Amino acid sequence: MAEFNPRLYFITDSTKYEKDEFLRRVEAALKGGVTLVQLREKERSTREYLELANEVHKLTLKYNVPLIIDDRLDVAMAADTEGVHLGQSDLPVNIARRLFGPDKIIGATAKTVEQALEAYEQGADYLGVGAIYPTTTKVKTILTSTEMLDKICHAVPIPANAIGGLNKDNIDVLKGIPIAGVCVVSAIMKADDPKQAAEELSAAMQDKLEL
Ligand code: TZP
Ligand code: MG
Repeated sequence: MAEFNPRLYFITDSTKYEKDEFLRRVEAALKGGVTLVQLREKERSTREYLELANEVHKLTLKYNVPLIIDDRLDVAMAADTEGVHLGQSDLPVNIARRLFGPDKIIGATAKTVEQALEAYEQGADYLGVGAIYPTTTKVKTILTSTEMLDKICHAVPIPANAIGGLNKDNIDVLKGIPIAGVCVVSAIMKADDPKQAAEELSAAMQDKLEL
């Protein structure tokens, strides 16, 4: 059973790639040591989302890394992935927990202490907090301050990750904040060499954040 570790959390974006190239990049990221993968699809039909989830799941299983599905509990259940990530407009965490079972990974997005506490109380396993920096990955991005990230980390006993515009050269801003890890899309997805990018980000986290 793939172990849950949110340290280097890679979130995918397939929009600019042919399927083979997309899968090649996901596998390269896995070779580079990402510890958690989220399949994030906004444009696909349910059927297409499920088919891609099944393909990505084969890869993540090979590298013993849990796969999280963004937004869609139905897709996560149908593909029997290890987890689901829910935003503030998706299914509530307590309902997802009841449907998905006690052993599955449920993540939630939180931008305030209130949202963080609610997600924790409803049974979330981890939180994603951001965007810390502006990002081109998400159309509507509301920035979250590092002060708020720090407050959230101290408010809940579950791991919280920073997300949004993060890369090996700007993670210093997170120093001293008790995050469990970082979530990145572009820093790995769009890199010339996603394996090397994952390795370098991991090394920078160790160096700069002792994480
Ligand atoms: N939620 C907040 S920012 C973000 C999501 C999904 C996108 C992060 O992407 P990138 O490319 O690492 O800035
Ligand atoms: Mg989402």
